[in-house]
Amino acid sequence: MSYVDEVYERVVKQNPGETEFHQAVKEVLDSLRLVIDANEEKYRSMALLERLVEPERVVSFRVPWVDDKGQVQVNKGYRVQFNSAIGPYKGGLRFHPSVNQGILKFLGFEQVFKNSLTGLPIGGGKGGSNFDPKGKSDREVMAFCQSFMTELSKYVGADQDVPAGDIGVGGREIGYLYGQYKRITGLYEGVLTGKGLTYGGSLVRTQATGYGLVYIVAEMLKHNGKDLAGKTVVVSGSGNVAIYATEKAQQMGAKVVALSDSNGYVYDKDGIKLDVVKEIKEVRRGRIKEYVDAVPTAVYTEGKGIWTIPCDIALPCATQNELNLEDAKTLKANGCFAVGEGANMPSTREATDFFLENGMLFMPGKAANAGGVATSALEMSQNSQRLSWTFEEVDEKLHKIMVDIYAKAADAAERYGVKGNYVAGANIAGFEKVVDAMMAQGIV
Ligand code: NDP
Ligand code: 2IT
Repeated sequence: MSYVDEVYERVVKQNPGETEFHQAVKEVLDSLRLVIDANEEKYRSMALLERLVEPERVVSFRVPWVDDKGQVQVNKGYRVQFNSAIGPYKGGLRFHPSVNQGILKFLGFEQVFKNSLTGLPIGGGKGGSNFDPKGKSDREVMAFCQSFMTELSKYVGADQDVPAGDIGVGGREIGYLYGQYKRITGLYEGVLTGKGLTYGGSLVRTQATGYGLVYIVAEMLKHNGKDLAGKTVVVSGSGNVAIYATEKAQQMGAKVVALSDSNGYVYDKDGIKLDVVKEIKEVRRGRIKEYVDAVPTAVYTEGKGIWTIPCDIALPCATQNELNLEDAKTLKANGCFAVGEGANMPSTREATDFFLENGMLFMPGKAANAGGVATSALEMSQNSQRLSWTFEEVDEKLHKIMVDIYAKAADAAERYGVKGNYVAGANIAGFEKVVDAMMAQGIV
């Protein structure tokens, strides 16, 4: 059996039930076959792949807090410190009822390669809780965040592990987490990114993942003789990534006609009015169906089905495995020719294979959504220097990073004879740097 297959079998056996983690490992290892086969003896004797798929550390802890009725609640808390070969662990915190160790391990594993691709000195990690911020009061969210950080503070630090936001964790949560870290440790340091602008946050971090997604998709289109302007775009989700992907796509002349949340989706043939969405989602924390109250010509449909809306470009920006093979076929049949993953692993393996086998332009999450963590790394730099850069400076750096990531993925794909396969290209390019650093640092 090949080394890759052996390691994959071992991952399935040793991590029972962690299906998303298995899926992420399989996708990466499959596309690394060419590289690994060429170095099989060396990697095998160093147990390189076995080390790559095993997190350096997984911390899990109890998070007790008191709700507004005086009732004590208990949630699970985690931090997966996956790989620190190229820098301190870096990656978001997700607060969502679906969170479990397997999901955080898949996200941490992806993060290792994504962070490598940014070219910046950041290792990979992820954390979170099965806490659901939806419907909670600000006080309840604060109580939860303070309890979560009381435990997490033992394992994080500006040069050790630097969490940020992800699903269910935005500016409000980062603020409460930061306040508690400072209170416990007495350190005013860049231990979190995505902070508010008055206490060490970076301009553009809020927009960065969505903007970066559109920058790299535009770059991919350009290199394939196409242009974003005038195209019809469907974006799933209506959270941080979806909102700023929509904003940048609109600024670049595309027409975004749909957005969604976990209840349903809105279709606005005249183009999504983003100020309405921001008011619903960022101010009122409401549901996307409220969009039609403000824009009666738009249509709301309950449930899944956003991928049935005809478009040129699809940007899945909600969650993992939200776009399956049927959706991929529907998109293609309706004329969609490009897909950029704002979310982490939003396309199932079958959908990804369909895109690649049918000549669609496909930019996978670990390249396409890397602008968020890249700008987090820029926030870390600013914190270390005790300086703040202007919006234009940060945006320009973000743009350059996304253009570079495109080039790295395109180049690696070409070097290994799979031109245009950005899945293989991103995995290979991300892997090369991490492996080099791991080999240099010996058996650790
Ligand atoms: P938000 O919490 O801001 O928004 C998440 C959006 O996705 C909401 O519209 C939410 O709907 C929807 N959603 C979440 N879970 C589900 C589900 N199980 N089924 C259907 N819809 C769902 O998160 P972000 O925008 O930050 O994150 C979105 C994706 O982007 C995630 O995959 C995340 O890992 C990835 N990402 C985020 C980065 C960042 O900087 N924030 C960076 C890189 C990647 P509802 O409100 O109904 O739950
Ligand atoms: O998935 C991701 O890259 C993020 N949620 C952002 C991580 C970060 O550290 O900014």
